Amino acid sequence: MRGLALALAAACAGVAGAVDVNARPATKEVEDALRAALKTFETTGITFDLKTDSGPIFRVGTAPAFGPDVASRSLTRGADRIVELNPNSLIPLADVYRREAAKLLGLPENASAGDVRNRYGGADFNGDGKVDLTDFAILSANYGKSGAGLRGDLNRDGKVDDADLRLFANFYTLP
Ligand SMILES: [Ca+2]
Ligand SMILES: [Ca+2]
Repeated sequence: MRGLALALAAACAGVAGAVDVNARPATKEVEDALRAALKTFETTGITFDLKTDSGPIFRVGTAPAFGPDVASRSLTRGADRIVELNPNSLIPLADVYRREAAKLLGLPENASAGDVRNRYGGADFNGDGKVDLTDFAILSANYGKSGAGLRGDLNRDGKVDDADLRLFANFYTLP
């Protein structure tokens, strides 16, 4: 346990984990706005990396196509899903991007940092809503083991090892 704790301390100085998000912005402007919106959901240890070669197409629509109270709409063209934003939305466009970014992430629009960690962190092994020494003890207990569904296997590669320890360190602050 002491060796692991030292490893955890070393890992806490490591880099954060990035989560890939797939969407295809139609223009550079849309891409920048979407990246900015995704960034608002980032929290310690979790960043969102926009991958633009798959996923729904994002574009700003033309004003006459929208009612004034519609902020965005979703269309289907063949196999493609298109998210079209109303350029004259009553809601600020940045907020519309944020709403759509939340949908991409599977989060509520008003997601807190804790919501993001719970959804993307996976480090709360005992599900008590916080990542603390109890969770570290669970990881430690399974350290070195392999098998399916092991608590502590954060990167889900079927074993609990240093890679998981480094991920855990992203969600855990040493007391
Ligand atoms: Ca916990
Ligand atoms: Ca693992």
